[in-house]
Order: sequence, then structure tokens, then C-alpha cells
Amino acid sequence: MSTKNMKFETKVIHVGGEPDPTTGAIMPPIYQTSTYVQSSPGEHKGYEYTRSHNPTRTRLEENLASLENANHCLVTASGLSASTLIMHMLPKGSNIICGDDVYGGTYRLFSKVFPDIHNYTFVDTTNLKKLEEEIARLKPALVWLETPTNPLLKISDIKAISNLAKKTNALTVVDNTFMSPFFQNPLDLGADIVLHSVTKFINGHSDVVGGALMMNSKDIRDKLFFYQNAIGPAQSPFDSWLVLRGIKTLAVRMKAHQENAIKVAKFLEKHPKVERVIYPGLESHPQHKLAREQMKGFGGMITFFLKGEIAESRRFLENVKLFALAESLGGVESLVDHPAIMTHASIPKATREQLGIYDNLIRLSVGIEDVDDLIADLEMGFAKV
Ligand code: P1T
Repeated sequence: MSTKNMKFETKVIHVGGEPDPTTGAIMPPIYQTSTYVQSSPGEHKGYEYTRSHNPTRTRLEENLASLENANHCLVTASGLSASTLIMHMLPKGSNIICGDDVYGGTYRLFSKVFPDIHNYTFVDTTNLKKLEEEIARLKPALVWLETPTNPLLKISDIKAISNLAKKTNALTVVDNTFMSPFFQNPLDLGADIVLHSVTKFINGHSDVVGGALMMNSKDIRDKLFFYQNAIGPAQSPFDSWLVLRGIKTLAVRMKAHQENAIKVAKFLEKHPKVERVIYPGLESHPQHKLAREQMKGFGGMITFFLKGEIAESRRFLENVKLFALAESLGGVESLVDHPAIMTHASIPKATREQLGIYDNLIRLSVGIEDVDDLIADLEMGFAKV
């Protein structure tokens, strides 16, 4: 069966998972090697050095490309190293439009590391009219979307924005980390590059840091590969193997994350100690209709505002137990995060508050434990507020 005809649930298990040709081993070998023997200078089997290529990583790249309906994939050492490669690919002095609400590390990369090389303008990409004006004014080389955003879960219209960007030959990049390829496929909506922090839902077990870039254009792939090889952020064979192991359950995990998240979001929406809940699956979400159109589900991330200030937030966060207080997301276990102090601390307070990231904002990565246990745990936290 051609992989193009396979359903997602089959692809995650089978693409890149052919039995080992020499032994028949059903699980892919970990090619834990830095180099490969050549029979004569330049004569080899396609592998020269693991920074450039590794067979275990190749299998993961094949699998991930198929999940995003992409022709190509590069697996990198982290999500942020994947973002870094895109920045190196652009001509020096490029204008870049970036959504105003993005992961704090992405914001730090674009506001502290790369401004010497490119010019960044942060725009609310949910406002198409404003974005259109900015695209016409800046003629950017690239429009960077995170949708849904981290942590406010704002949703941008990938199809409409890719079309706007194409008018001025700008590339559209979508950071699809929060949805995973199971719930959203940006290339199918017109984006040029999809980025994932593989650390999150794709690996799903909080034991690997990694990134991935998927694209259809061979030209873009080759440019990005050049920088990956030249700079060096390739994923190790063992980490690629762990991701190949974790990814087999991506479909079942995403369904379970979503089932639990819907119940938790509804519980929070009715809770007297909660001011407001943001979850794309709730009718109250400002872009619920767009979420229904461009996503195949609503995912496992919830953001909510507690009634109170930093003291109340701390009481809540110190008293939940199943929801572990930790950065990151997308693992089978539930996590809770305080963006203002933790994941988004690198954004200046004034900018953060302009966006709505206040001290009473709490982000949940809803795991796949029993949902009644999760709700009881949240209730324990609220009881101490
Ligand atoms: O951590 P790393 O694998 O380098 O991925 C960076 C990254 C990129 N994009 C999004 C949307 C992300 O959420 C992240 C990492 N985020 C966290 C660690 C966090 O807790 O939000």
C-alpha cells in the first residue's frame, strides 16, 4: 500500500517502520554511530557522518513527512534549533512578520538573538486587515504563525494568511506544535514550512528534546539541510529512536488528550474561582468557528484566568499534585505552567500584559490520566485558593 493512501493511524505505526533488512527485527535499529566506513574516498552507502545523516533519524523523517503530507522532513536537536535554521536560510536584512503571541523562547530568539541579522515586527495575526496592511508596508520575506498560540490559544487563518503572503512572495511558516500533525496540517492549507517541537505531543513521553521541519519544496529543504549540516543541530540516533517509539501512539494519545481537555475545560468554565477559560473547543473561544474549519480537533492545551493575583496563583499551583508544575507540554502526564514566571518570562512584563499574559493566567497540558482524577486534583488546588 502506498503511504499516501494510508490513514493517519496506520502511517504513525508503519511509515519508516519497515523490518530491518539484515535481521528482520520489527523495531528499527538504533544506528548509534558517528561515522560510516567508505570503500573508496567518496564511495559510501549514502551515509558519511551522523551530523549529516543517520539511518534511525532518516526513518523518523520519513514518518514525520508522511504525517504532515509533506515531501520532505528534517529532524533537529530541538524546536528552537529548527526555528534557528529557518532564520539562517533567509537573506540578511529580511523583514519578518511574527505573530505577537508565541512561545517565550521563540520571542527571545527573535528579539534578542536575530535582530542583528533580520528585522522583526510582531503583529496580531488574528487581525487579517491589520496583517494585510503590514504585509503591504513591510514586504516581508516570511510570515511566522504559531496557531493556536502559546499560551493564549489565539487562532490564525492559515489559508487566508498564506494567500496574502504569496502575493508578496513571502514564505509562511506555521509552528504546529500545539495541534500536532493529528489535528492540523498547515501545508495542506497553503503554508510553506511546518515546524514542530518534537519534544511535545509528537514524542509524547517527556523524555526527549527535538524539533522537525516539514516542507514540499526541495529547494527549501536543501537550503535548510545545508544550514543544519553546517551549523550542527541534528538529533542523536537514540533520541530519534525514542521519538519513533513514542509516535506510534500519537493518534490514540491525541484523541485521549482532547477527550480529557474538553471535560476539564467545561469543568473550569463553571468553576466559581475561575474568571475565564480559553480552549478552542469551547463555543466561548473567540475563534471557535475558525478552529472548527481549519483544525480536525481542539487538542489538549487549556489556558485559564484564576480569580485573583499572583498569591492566589501560587496557592493553586503549589497544591495541585497530578498536574505537575513544570515547563513543557504534550506528554502523557498532565502539566501545569505559570507562563508569566516560567515559559514566557523572557517577554518584558509590559509586552506580556499588553497581550493578556497576567499573573493569574495558568496553562494546562491535559494528560491522558483518568479525567475524574484530574478534575479532583484541580479541585484540591482551588480549595486552597
Ligand atoms: O523546547 P524546544 O523543543 O526547543 O521547542 C521550542 C518550542 C517551539 N514552539 C512552541 C509552540 C513551543 O511551545 C516550544 C517549547 N515550549 C515549551 C517548552 C513550553 O513549555 O511552552
